[in-house]
Amino acid sequence: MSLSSAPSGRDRLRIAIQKNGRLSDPARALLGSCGLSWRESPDRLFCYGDNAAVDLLLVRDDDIPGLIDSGLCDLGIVGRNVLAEQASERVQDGRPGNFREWRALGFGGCRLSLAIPNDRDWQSPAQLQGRRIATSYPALTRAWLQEQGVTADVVVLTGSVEIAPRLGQAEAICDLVSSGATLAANQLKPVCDLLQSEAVLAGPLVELEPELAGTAHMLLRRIDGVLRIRDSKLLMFQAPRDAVAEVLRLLPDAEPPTSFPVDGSELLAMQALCHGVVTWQRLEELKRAGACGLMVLPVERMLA
Ligand code: PRT
Ligand code: ZN
Repeated sequence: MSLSSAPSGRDRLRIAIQKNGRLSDPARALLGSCGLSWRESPDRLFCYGDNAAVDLLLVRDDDIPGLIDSGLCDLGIVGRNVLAEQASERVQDGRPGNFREWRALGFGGCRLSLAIPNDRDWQSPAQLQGRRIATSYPALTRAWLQEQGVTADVVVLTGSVEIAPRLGQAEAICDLVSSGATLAANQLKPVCDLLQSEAVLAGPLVELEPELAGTAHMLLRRIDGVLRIRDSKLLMFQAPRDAVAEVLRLLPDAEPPTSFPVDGSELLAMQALCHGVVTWQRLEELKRAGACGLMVLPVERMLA
């Protein structure tokens, strides 16, 4: 018997995304690619799903884990960093949250890194003993310090963490880094990564109640389809049987191809979904290996 969520009294799935911020547009684009659309509300906080029983809630990213935990929302799109911080915070408080990562979504990539001033040497976490670390991620920072067996002061800041060492508030910081430009502008260098992050689809720990689970699984299947074909192309070509092995050796990023004989010819017609970039150079190598009639086609939708 699988555990399922407490009844919500709803029969429409609710998914929370960031209202304004880095993840808002890509989250909407992903759900749009899954064929969902919404009637915008005047306050732009709650959008009623037009063509499926999936409504959208537009909120601050930090509220998303709590909304899932309380059952007010079923799913959410949020940075792994936010989800992991709030999960760690609840564990440290002895009341684990009812939410977890369901899928990594491949956008909003960044890492939670420990950084120190450029003019300091870095040997190991042990040198943080008795020092101060400024961060907006206190639970993850404390958990990491504990793993390292280091006791340090965690100074909690909600913004402008990078400036803390210059203000004399801390000797190190722990913050999100993507390009590294903000650290460099503040004469800081990353020395250790605590977490690799990206946007994730979050949902409850347990199975959703049956009224909502069907819609959630439909959405998951579509998300999986969209993720699978992102940056993928369908490669179609023909090749003599004895060249097939060499041609496939040149396609390590392709899914197992489909092949069928060409009427009145010794050739096989083949098609394969390629997950890497199919450049002109690759096409020329395939041709030299014996393939002909090469065509690269965009893939719009896929349902496994
Ligand atoms: O208003 P709300 O609370 O909803 O938004 P927010 O201000 O808390 O979040 P937002 O929109 O800034 O970020 C949302 C999510 O985007 C984060 O939780 C991460 O999962 C992800 N993300 C990806 C980032 C970055 N990259 C990022 N670079 N979030 C923040 N940054 C910041 C970082 O904090 C630092 O100040 O950008 C700066 C570093 O960037 P680089 O490129 O200079 O290294
Ligand atoms: Zn936030």
